[in-house]
Amino acid sequence: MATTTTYAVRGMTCDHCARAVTEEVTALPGVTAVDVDVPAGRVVVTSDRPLDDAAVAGAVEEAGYEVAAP
Ligand SMILES: [Cu+2]
Repeated sequence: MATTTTYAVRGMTCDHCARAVTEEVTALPGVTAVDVDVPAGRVVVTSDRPLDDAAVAGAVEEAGYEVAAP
């Protein structure tokens, strides 16, 4: 069953940021879609299994940004 989780991500400013985050997060196991809203600082991740928040935060960091504390 698909799960959708929204993360607040700091530091994204343009389409390049969105692409970098999308690439890293898409590489996580089970992720089927990543939707980035740069102005809102929001990343919506859809996956076919429950998401590991720490893994998502790690992927976002890998791209050079930071998941804000919930
Ligand atoms: Cu950018």
